[in-house]
Amino acid sequence: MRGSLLVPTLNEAATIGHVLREFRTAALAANGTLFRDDPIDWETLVIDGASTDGTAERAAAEGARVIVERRPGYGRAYRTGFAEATGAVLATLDGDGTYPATEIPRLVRKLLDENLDFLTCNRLAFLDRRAMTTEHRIGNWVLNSFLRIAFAHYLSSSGLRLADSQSGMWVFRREVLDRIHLTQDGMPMSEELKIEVILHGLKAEEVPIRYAERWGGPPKLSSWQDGRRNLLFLLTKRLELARQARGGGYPIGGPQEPAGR
Ligand SMILES: Nc1nc2c(ncn2[C@@H]2O[C@H](COP(=O)(O)OP(=O)(O)OP(=O)(O)O)[C@@H](O)[C@H]2O)c(=O)[nH]1
Ligand SMILES: [Mg+2]
Repeated sequence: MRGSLLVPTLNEAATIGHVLREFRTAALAANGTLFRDDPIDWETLVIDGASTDGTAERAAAEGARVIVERRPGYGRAYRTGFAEATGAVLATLDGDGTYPATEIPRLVRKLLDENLDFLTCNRLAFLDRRAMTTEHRIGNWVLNSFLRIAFAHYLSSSGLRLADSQSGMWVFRREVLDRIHLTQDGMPMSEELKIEVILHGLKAEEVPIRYAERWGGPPKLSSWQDGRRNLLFLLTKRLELARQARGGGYPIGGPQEPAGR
């Protein structure tokens, strides 16, 4: 089976080599154990936003295929990468060393064994306080609470208990991309992806992971600016769903708005 690891980067030279090596070691080991019967042939795509600190060169030196995406945005980088990925299973994480790359094989095994479509990781389960600033934590709490309330009907129909709407580590089957529709170029793409998975009735689960402090390059996320954008996206998406429900329902084949709302 073929797998694709996708990593968006913007000036992550300090950590990208470590992330890719950690993943490669775990993936090779798992091919002799978890995937002994059908080893995974991994490709690694690093979608680089024209970093100026040598990130692309470091990633290429680790054997990654580097795609330069000059158009700004985390979501833009992923959407470009998704179009290039050839794996039957896709896995994602940040290039800043905060997510546990070593967990990916175990998550792929779970996806296949449990016949799931999509796995998202919960960073908040065992959160070390140093891994997130207070502003980030407050932002996450507001966004998660808003999503849980505004999308309660859709979440309960899907059965997904989504505690961390902003997590950037996912493992999923490539067919998911044929079912959903992504529009966001910035950070809101992360929540858009999960909402689309829920709306289209895909089989999804959230898995707790360890999440570490960023120890390399500068953060790109602005708690207030990105927080506001993420909240605005959730609000717009929810209003759009309500409007579509009034005009005949959304999505095709997915859960419907309850009558009377
Ligand atoms: N190609 C590309 N990558 C980006 C862009 N913005 C962020 N990234 C990368 O996307 C990943 C997520 O961004 P982060 O800044 O780590 O966002 P975050 O994890 O929410 O915030 P931190 O807690 O500070 O790590 C990192 O690997 C970034 O380098 C962009 O505009 N283009
Ligand atoms: Mg990060």
